[in-house]
Amino acid sequence: MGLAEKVATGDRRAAARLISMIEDGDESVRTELADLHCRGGRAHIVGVTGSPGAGKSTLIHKLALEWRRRGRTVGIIAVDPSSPFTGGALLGDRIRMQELSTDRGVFIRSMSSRGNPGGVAKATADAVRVLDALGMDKVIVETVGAGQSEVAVMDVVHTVLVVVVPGLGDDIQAIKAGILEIGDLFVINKADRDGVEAAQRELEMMLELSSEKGPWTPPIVKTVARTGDGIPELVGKIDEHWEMIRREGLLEESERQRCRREVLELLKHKAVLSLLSEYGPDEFDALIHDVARRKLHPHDAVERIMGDKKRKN
Ligand SMILES: Nc1nc2c(ncn2[C@@H]2O[C@H](COP(=O)(O)OP(=O)(O)OP(=O)(O)O)[C@@H](O)[C@H]2O)c(=O)[nH]1
Ligand SMILES: [Mg+2]
Repeated sequence: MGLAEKVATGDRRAAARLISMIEDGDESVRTELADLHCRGGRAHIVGVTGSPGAGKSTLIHKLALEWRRRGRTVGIIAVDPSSPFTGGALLGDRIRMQELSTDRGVFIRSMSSRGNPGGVAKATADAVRVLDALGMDKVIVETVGAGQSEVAVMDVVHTVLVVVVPGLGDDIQAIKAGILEIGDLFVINKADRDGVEAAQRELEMMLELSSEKGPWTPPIVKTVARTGDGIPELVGKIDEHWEMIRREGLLEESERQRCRREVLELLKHKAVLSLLSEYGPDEFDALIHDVARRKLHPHDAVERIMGDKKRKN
């Protein structure tokens, strides 16, 4: 039995192995992944993003507990682009997640982009496929909402939660840099702290400015992840978003958009590799050198690489 087939029967060890191979950028999983892709498409994929220390992991832990109470199975992928791979969850997360770790209705995994040339978004999309095929009803993906690659990770999910904390200032700035647009729900976590009302007003204002009126108005939910305050309400809103997507017939369109982005990303990646395959690193460096010395415009450098490729073909 192939790994994909095993995953589909609920084999957790097979799932863990497949994810490790994905993480390593192992090309031999391609057929397994194709198999998984055809079997999948059932899970609701939820992305959780926000600045470092906003309480994302704590929140996800509580979300998972609440969904379990409601009879749902939950997969969790913590994407950790900076820290080296440790073979499982980071220590803090591991302790926090212990409560869930004996529950067979939960599958937790951390991932790093190290070793995967296609980048973290591609690896995450494939890991999501594994947990989807494993039969998880909800698959939660955690990333730090800082850079381009984290925003790209959020491209693979159905519902995006943006977590902010009171006393924002900086946080709001971070949100402005592209994350506001992708948020389907906004969470003010650490609502036990001062400044919750101010944070809420500021968020409301920004959402008002940016919103296009569609079938969904992103709600703002206040939580204290540490104690679990606000978690049932948040779960309710997340499930509502999922229901809305399906009710409004948006799921198909959302799938198409996600697939289009994924195919384009893969194509870009492959195209660059293919174009550069006959270009030695020295040759490439020489070209860059000419651009840096202002002998050549970057555009002309690209034309040259593409021209050389055609000639060689
Ligand atoms: N006061 C308060 N502290 C919280 C709350 N939620 C989480 N924390 C604390 O905030 C700290 C960071 O929590 P994490 O859940 O690790 O935050 P994170 O966003 O996952 O952090 P990174 O993954 O490192 O970006 C921990 O010490 C938590 O106990 C909350 O609602 N109130
Ligand atoms: Mg975390």
